[in-house]
Amino acid sequence: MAEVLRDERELRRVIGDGEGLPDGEVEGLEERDLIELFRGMVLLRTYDERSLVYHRQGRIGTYAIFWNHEAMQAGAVYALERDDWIFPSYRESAIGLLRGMPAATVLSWWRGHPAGWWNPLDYNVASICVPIGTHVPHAAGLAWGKKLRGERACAIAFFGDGATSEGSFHEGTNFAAVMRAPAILFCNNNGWAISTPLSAQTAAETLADKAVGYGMPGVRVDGLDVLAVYEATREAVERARAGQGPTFIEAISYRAAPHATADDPTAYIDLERVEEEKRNECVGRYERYLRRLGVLTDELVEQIRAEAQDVMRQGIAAAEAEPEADQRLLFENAYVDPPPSLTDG
Ligand SMILES: Cc1ncc(C[n+]2csc(CCOP(=O)(O)OP(=O)(O)O)c2C)c(N)n1
Ligand SMILES: [Mg+2]
Repeated sequence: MAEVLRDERELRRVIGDGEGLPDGEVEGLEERDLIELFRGMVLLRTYDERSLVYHRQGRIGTYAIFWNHEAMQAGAVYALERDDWIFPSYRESAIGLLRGMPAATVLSWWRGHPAGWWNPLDYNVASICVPIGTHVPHAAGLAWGKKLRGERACAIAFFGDGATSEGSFHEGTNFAAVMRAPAILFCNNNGWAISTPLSAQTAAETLADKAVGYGMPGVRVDGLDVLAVYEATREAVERARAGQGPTFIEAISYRAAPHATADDPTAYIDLERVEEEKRNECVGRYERYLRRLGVLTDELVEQIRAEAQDVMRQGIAAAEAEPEADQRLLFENAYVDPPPSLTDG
C-alpha cells in the first residue's frame, strides 16, 4: 500500500512582505544559489517581455505569455539535477533556457521554424507539449523507465489547472503512483484555463486534494514565492530518489496576463485582481527579499538584466538569420506516398 502523507492544505511561503509578514529562509541555500535563482527568473521574465514585443512586431507568431510564472519555473528547475527530465507545456516554453538552450531555439519554435525543435536528449527537456496534459503519461513513463534501469534521475511534468480535468492527467498520474515512479507532477494553478475559471473546472476544494485519490502526497505552495516552490520541489525530488514515488505540487497564482497573444481576458477576468497580482509579481517580490537580505546591489541587478537582454538580442537575430524552411518538411513524415496535390508533378 502506498503511504499517503498528510496533505498540506496551507500554502507554503518563505518570502515575507517586508512589513508584518516575516521573511523565512531555506536551509542549504547559499548566497550564490539565491543569486542564481534570481538570474534564472530575470532571464525568463526578459524572454517573456521581449517575446510580447517581437509578437507585436510580427517577428514571432501567437505566443503563450508566462509573465508571473517565473518563480514556479525557476524554483522547480533549481531543485533538479541536470540528469533529471523536464516535460514542459506551452506555458513553460522557455524553460530550456535554464538548461542552457539558446533563446534562438525557443524563438524559432514560436516562429514555426524547424530550428525550434531540439533533440530532447541534449538538454533532458522534452518537446513543448501543446495538447493539454498529454505529456503527463510521457513523464510518468520516463520516470518509471529510470527506476527500472536503476538510474537516479526523476522527471517533472508542468501542466495547468485545466489539465487536471483531462484523461491524460488521470492516466499519467495514476500510473506514476501505482508504479511508484520517481515523478513530480507540478500543477501551475493560475486559476484559469483560457476563459474557464477554476470554479467551473472542478468541484474539488483544492487540486492537491486529488493527490489523495491517487495515493501520493499533495503539497500546496505559493506559486509566486520562488523559495517555497524550490523547497517543495526539492522535497519531492528527495522522495522520488528515495523510492517513495511521485508527489503532486499545486503552485497557486492568479493569471496576470492574457492566456496568449490571441486572447482578450477583459471579457471574463477580474481586472482588479489582475492589478493586485501585478503589484505583487514574483520577480519584484524576490528582488525585494534579496535586497532586504543585503545580497543584491543595484550594480548586480543591472548586470543580470543586461545579460538577459543580450541573450534575447542575440536570440532573435539568430532566429531571424535561419534560412527559410522547406515547406515540404510539413508533410515529409506524414505520407509514405504523398498525394499528387502535394507533389511537384
Ligand atoms: C487536448 C486539448 N484540448 C483543448 C486544448 C485547447 N486549449 C489550449 S490552452 C487550454 C487551457 C488550458 O488551461 P490550463 O491547463 O489551466 O493551462 P494554462 O493555459 O492556464 O497554463 C485549452 C483548453 C488543447 N490545447 N488541448
Ligand atoms: Mg490555468
